[in-house]
Amino acid sequence: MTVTAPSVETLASLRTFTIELPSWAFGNSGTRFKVFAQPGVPRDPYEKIADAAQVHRYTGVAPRVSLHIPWDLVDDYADLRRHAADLGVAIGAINSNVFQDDDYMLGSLCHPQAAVRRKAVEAHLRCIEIMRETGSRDLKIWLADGLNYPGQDDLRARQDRLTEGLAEIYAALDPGQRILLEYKFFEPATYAMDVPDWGTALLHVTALGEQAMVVLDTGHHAPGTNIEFIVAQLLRVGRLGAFDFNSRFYADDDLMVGAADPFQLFRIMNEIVAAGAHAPDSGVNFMLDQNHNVEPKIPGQIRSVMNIQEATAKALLVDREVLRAAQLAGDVLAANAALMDAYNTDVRPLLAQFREEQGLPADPMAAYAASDYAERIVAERVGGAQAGWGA
Ligand code: PSV
Ligand code: MN
Ligand code: MN
Repeated sequence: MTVTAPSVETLASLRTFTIELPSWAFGNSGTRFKVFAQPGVPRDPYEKIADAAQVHRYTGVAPRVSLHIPWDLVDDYADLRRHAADLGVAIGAINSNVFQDDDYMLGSLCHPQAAVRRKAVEAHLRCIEIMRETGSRDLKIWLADGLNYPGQDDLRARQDRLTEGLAEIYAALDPGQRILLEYKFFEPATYAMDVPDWGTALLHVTALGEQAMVVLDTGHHAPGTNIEFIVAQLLRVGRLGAFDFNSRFYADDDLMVGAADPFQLFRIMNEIVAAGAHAPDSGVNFMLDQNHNVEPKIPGQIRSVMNIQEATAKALLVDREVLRAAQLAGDVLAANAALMDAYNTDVRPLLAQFREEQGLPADPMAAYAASDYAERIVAERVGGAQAGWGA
């Protein structure tokens, strides 16, 4: 054993580590078979932000909320921004949604018809205008574009159209704004997605320029993919812009991060910590992309945030000197033990102490449960349509 009783000072760099929450995690969601409505669910983006602010209130590390456009359409984004600030949070990334109109059945930026591609470009330009009003840095682009059948469209031509559309969107960015391009190897297209993997995403963002980065959604890979390798590689070339954290058993399940494979989450955060990329100036935006279909949503987000903190804390416990010495000496067992000793440490008491030192509840789950917020929103949010995934 190389791990001695860890001191809370080991977690010092966690003080500035933050996690961004998705507005859509607070709305109703479900599978393609059924959306199970939950009482008290937000009716509009204002209420989604209010719920997200609760997660920040009890964890202290979730100060931003991503919006999805048009799911989160409002008349006045400056007003929504003020509302967020009043609640102690800020609006984070703007996610473009060019997959829910009938026009987009055969794609958006890759569509064979120029008129549909134009509509998709315009939707992104509108997102950039919204970013100016919300003060957002990041435009996150995930495209549902792809093919169900071989021969359905020209694979290469679609890449060319994508290059063209992205370039026009990129040209509209202000200095300091970024495009985050998200890849996904399957779904909804069954034969070929147009941005299926990190290699394709990297090619596109490199062609665009310095203000374009790759987003890694942990649920978007084939089973067995070594995700921490991708993290290490994108960090090496300075193109890891963000995570969409979630966990999965079989498909893009969008479960609470760390619920399915906490060891994978640790391995990912180990690469992040080893590169110092958990520091706020690293440019990596740590976001959640989750849906809570069968569990309550606010505690589901609190649990997810805590799971990331635990994995990061464990990564901070890795004795890097011991690890490096073992690696250089070719001592395979000692090198592996340096990681496993940290992973197998129960960091929960240390994190409780860490939170208390910052005036936060030692147990955010218990503190939220002891509040009356859940009962209040059930009583207050009657009438009106509840916002959901896609509304
Ligand atoms: C697509 O599966 C995705 O991961 C993208 O990030 C979307 O914006 C999000 O899910 C919608 O839930
Ligand atoms: Mn995602
Ligand atoms: Mn996804």
